Amino acid sequence: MSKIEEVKVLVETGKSKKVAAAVHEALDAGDKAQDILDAMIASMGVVGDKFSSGEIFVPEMLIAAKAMAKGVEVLKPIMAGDVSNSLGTCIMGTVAGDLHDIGKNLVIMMLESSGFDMVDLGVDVPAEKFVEAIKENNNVVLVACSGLLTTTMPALKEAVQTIKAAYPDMKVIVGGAPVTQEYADEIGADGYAPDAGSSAAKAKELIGA
Ligand code: B1M
Repeated sequence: MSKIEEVKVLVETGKSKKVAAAVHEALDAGDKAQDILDAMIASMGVVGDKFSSGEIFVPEMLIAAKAMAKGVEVLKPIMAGDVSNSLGTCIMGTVAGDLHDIGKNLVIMMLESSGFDMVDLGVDVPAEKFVEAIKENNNVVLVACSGLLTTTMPALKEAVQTIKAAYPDMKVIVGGAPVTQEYADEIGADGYAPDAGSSAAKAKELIGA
């Protein structure tokens, strides 16, 4: 089994104590950080499919998520660029009612490495908290909202509309598995990105950088 395959299996099976070492070994074996990350994202897809088919339950999903987080910790310093010029502050959170944070954390990693100063509001963030964060932080140029559940898509809409009501010119980017460009347009977001990689390019485009 290749090192990268090993990482994939360890994440799928939630072996959080072994993942970090396996990621280091994969890097030492010459695997690229992006390829290792893609393998771990694919693992979460497998975990989701197993949950859908009733093969595993919420605790197993949670354990796999923790294992992936351990792997991402190793990759983060490698994937983060050396950025000297700040593009401004970006507030990010997962919307109200939603506890998924792996995608959000990857988007934060990519935006940070593109030059944004990131403020992470965490998960289950009520719409008003995004507005408070804009008030409390300096030079906020962008708000990024993540939503992973079809049931929390209305919370995404509320977040965008609450931010826009308070700050009509503030740029807002949205994303997450159930979100589409059409939905982003419908709820009045300025931008949408399907994955963490493309979120950085879209975020820069939105602020004219
Ligand atoms: Co949840 N869960 N979960 N879960 N969970 C999904 C999302 C699900 C698809 C699984 C399934 O049924 N196949 C399903 C949603 C179905 C739906 O809504 N249609 C689901 C469900 C049902 C639930 C619960 C309701 C289960 C229950 O309790 N019965 C429950 C809800 C809890 C809540 O939030 N209130 C629940 C709970 C959990 C855990 C807490 C156990 C755990 C999350 C732990 C954590 O995040 N720390 C969990 C997990 C791990 C998953 C899966 C397996 C993996 C999610 C993940 O991290 N993926 C997931 C199945 C799946 O995704 N296939 C599933 C990897 C990650 C890198 O991808 O987050 O999509 P993702 O992020 C991507 C893009 O979406 C995008 O970029 C990222 C990287 O490229 N992106 C953005 C994300 N945000 C963005 C923002 C942007 C731009 C791009 O701009 C701002």
